[in-house]
Amino acid sequence: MSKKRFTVIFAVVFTFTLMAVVQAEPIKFARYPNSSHGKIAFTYHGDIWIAGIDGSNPKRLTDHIAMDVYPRFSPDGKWIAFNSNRMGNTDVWVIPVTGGEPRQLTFHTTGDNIQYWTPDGQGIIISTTRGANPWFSPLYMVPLDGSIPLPMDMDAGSAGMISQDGSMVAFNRNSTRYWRKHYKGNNQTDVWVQDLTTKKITQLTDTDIEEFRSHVQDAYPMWGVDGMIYFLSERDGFFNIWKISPGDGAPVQVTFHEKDGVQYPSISPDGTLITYENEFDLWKLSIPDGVPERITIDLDFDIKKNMVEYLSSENTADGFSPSPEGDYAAVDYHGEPPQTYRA
Ligand SMILES: [Ca+2]
Ligand SMILES: [Ca+2]
Repeated sequence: MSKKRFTVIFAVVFTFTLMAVVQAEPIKFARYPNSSHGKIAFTYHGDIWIAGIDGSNPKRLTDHIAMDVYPRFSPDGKWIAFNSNRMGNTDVWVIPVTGGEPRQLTFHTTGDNIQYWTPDGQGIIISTTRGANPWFSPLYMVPLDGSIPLPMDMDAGSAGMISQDGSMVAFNRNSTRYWRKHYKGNNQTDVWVQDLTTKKITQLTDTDIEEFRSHVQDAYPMWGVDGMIYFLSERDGFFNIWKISPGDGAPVQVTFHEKDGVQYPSISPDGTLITYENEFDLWKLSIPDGVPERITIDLDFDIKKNMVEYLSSENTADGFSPSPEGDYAAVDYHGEPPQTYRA
């Protein structure tokens, strides 16, 4: 091979190698999305990240070995509340969207699970078991000023959001587990609304108790900009987004995913965009008339743990098998999946 030809081949190989190094790959398993003001926040590798709503310019917002989950934008888009177990159990923390040191807002030893900010941006609604009845606590409002969280006026609340005009709260009483598919029965959940002036509570879904055998999960109520309550329901056999009027009327199906159920939907504080997980990707849905769109997030970053672990042992291997060409050997050691060694 001539020196010139070798140089060209080397340059081509080197260029492709360099591209492989610098090109970020689309990620899977981003979780718990929420959006506001053209941005999306989500959890990835246990941290909160922020990107453009099209997935562009992803940046790590928190950087802690604990699990940081369920980001929720404040109504003005300047803050993100999130859950973290960095002090030993699930608490509420707040961080500016521009980054900085998070501030801890709850300190109770029970889990304090973020729902949404209050419309005035002065508090955060949580579900918790801190009430007198540990199985059925109401939702609580956590004031941003650090004062004592206050129970809301329902007997039980596992999820919920206050309408943008502050007049009503939509909520679930029972909790939902999306991985318990096709559940029908007394432990399914429904969407309820409470008028925050009169305190009157109304059940919106599965109201005919004689039909209890057909009742399905109706979870994560979200107030849309159109005044409708959007929620996650298994009415068509898969978890999809549905909507219902807070006044009266039948549920209407909004998304039609059939491969995988919708998981962890949340809505922007202004009620214009729902984001959720489906098929291990993040999706967005404009309210009221949008269609679901998959969000691609290209990410290259410094991971916190090594991809390769070196083990030392004084024990013998349980078994081994050489590859057909004899250049590798698979070794079964200590109940671990086979380790591969080059001969
Ligand atoms: Ca807590
Ligand atoms: Ca139901």
